[in-house]
Amino acid sequence: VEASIPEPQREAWLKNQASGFKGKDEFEKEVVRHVETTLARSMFNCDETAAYAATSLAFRDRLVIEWNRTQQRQTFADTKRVYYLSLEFLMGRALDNAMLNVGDKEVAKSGLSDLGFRIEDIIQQENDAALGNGGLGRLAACFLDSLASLDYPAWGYGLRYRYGIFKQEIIDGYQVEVPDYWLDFNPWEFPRHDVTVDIQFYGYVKKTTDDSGKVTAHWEGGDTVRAVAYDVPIPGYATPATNNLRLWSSQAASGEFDFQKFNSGDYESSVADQQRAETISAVLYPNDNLDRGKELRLKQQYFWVAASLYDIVRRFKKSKRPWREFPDQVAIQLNDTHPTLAIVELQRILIDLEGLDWDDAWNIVQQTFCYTNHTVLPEALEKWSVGLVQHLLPRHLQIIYDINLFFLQSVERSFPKNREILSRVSIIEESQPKMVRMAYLAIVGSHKVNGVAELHSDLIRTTIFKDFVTIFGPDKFVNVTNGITPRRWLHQANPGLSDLIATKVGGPELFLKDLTLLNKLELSVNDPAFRKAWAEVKLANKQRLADYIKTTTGYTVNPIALFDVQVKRIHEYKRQQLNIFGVIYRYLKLKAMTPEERKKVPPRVSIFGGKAAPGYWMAKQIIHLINSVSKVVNNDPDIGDALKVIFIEDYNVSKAEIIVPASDLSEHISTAGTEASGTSNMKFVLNGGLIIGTCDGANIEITREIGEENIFLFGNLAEDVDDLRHNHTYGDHKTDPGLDQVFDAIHSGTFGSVHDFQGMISAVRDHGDYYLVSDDFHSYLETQDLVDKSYADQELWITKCITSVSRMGFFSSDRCINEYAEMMWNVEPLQPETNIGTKKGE
Ligand code: BZD
Repeated sequence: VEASIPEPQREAWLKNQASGFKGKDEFEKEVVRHVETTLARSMFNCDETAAYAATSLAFRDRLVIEWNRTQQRQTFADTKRVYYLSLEFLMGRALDNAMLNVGDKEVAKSGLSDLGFRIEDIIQQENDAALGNGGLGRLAACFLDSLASLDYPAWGYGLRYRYGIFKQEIIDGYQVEVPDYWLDFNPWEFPRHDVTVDIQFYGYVKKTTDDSGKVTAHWEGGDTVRAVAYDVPIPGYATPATNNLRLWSSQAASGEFDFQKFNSGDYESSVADQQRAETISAVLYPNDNLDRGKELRLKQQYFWVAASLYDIVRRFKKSKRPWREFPDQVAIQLNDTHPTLAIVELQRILIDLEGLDWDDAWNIVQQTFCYTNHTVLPEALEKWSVGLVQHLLPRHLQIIYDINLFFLQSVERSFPKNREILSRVSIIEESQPKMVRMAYLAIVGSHKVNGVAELHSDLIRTTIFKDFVTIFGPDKFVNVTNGITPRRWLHQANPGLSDLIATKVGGPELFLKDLTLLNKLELSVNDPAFRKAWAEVKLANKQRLADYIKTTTGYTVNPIALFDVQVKRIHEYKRQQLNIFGVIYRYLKLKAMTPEERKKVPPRVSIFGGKAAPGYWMAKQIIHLINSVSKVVNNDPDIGDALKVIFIEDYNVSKAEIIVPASDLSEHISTAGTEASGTSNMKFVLNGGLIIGTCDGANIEITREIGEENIFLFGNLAEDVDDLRHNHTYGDHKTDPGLDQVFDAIHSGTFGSVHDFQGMISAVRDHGDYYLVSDDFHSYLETQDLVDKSYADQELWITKCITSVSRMGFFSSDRCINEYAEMMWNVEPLQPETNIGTKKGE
């Protein structure tokens, strides 16, 4: 049906175009209107939640206008688009970001005050959109922000989980998981009940042969689940461009709610069918860097990928171009291997539904996709059992086998008689049961593969994907070092620092668009007034965190103390255990001192935060130990302000916005070679904190940018890890003596029952210390001593901080996106000025 309004009636539309509020009076009017009409409440019944809702709706109205225009412009310009496929988008809150990007936050502040509210309280009413686990999901969110801010025509595609990552409660020192039902009221999404795709599962494959002898496969039977689109506007900063994030929600396909069953009294089974369908998008899997191979997870992946590709193909087909032009119009980025089935699905669409030859189709597929790898940890590399894929997606398994066959044949031609390489690179692992190696499939089906920091990209080229470099040549494997959006991670989280920086490098609309302008700060590094203001901003941020700690934990911390922060998912490879063992060592040392000696030690607050995957027993033990140490240390009258240990419950994006600006020192201490990049390391330094870290991930590039004298590096290097591990197993390996003291204290029951922490100790002493905690312990302690000494010289410390911030421009996610665009996607920005007149289609 033609939905476009005919020419003669368009005048009435143009005359009445929506515009949103202008100025404070109109803002107030819009808020009151939304309270009174949209929410059907009044000034006698308007709490902060209602004020949040109305404020959001007022800004949303403005956002939507630009969003519509951007979509029209992109449709009309008909240029190449990027599609970012990610199972996770860790967005956090939207209102503050919308106010920043639409502009007029000041208007809202004073308008809300007229109406009886404080803007800070209103912003805090919003639930985080926590549709991700950690770094990978937050990276996707930063990338969306940069894509819009740089005017790239881009869409994100993901799943609309009813429950995001669980909320963490700490009860008696243990993590308890509570469901995160966040969709209660979400003004930022637009249900598109008219944009649906029916997705097939299970069934069987039938082949038919036509008169010319051409064989066509037909996937028949099985179940159908309906995907419904929910759209979220993604505003760019200092540009009207507003992109779209499309999240799919699952529901029963029509007919699936079986009225026959229902009418014949079988209510329960008809409702069960409905619920089975809704289960697909119900919950985010809370495992980071661990592959568990659950059927529902595979269903989620195919459901999301198939709906997204249908949508992308539908959009392409409107242009009536020949298929070979598909890669000129479409670039699809796979965020890790989670969307790898998209490769198979596009090949299926092209050969089974559109009738292309295999080779033509496969060329199109390879030219369309790029794949980002985020890990080298073997337990995180995705594999699916052949049996499961066969059962759920019978046609896809056939196509995977054909992809593998043609790939191995080509390898055979290049490396004749090398059977070893064939079995090493086969997409099908000949194990019991046989497994599909998703990373290999992603490499074979893409034209570019990237790692996320230099060391990580080197590691994938020389270890896990070595054979593929031999086969495809080195140019296919590139590096794009991660970045973060300075809009959220500097300006929004740390307005004090952002304003101060603005006085030296020009207004926010300059440096928030080109972060390399920060280098001008270096000219002011010796300016006493600037340094004083800098220290005041840091102290105010620390006071804000201290207040938060007081209200949430009851503990009082001294904002003058060094705030030492480690906030990230709890994982053995990230080594929170190294940190807490170091804290225990410090505690024992303090206990052994006289009160006079103790007074001379620079006071510290060790702050931890992060979630453990619900089934990750060791990670939960680490959380328990931190909380147990916290209880003992914080209540020890000998210790006072010299040491406090804090675990912040339920670490998430919004809490990061309070914690990151308040740190003096943050810990990025993974075993060398295990953390692909890390991104919070960048956030902390950008906010004027220093880092203690290993030579791992992006720490290495941060060091190169800010200078060795501004970072506290320690520990063994990635190149030595294998030998050290070998020595643990076969050599004569002793635990570090300092660490032995720590273990003795734990054994003596200082922090509660030894039994609760025995696993952590055994991992080091009896099970090969895979993460090299003991090997790095001494170096870690020495470096922490150096931190204490450096912090005592506040003048030098501030110089280090200012210098570091001034050199952090490289780590803007805008730089990443430009690199992806040039090296991998071959797309150009679409400037908003390019006016388009009236549109057709979409
Ligand atoms: O991705 C992380 C890496 O561990 C970090 O080093 C890196 O900085 C970021 C961004 O590139 N990986 C994850 O966060 N991974 C997951 O969260 C995840 C989720 C589901 C399944 C597997 C991994």
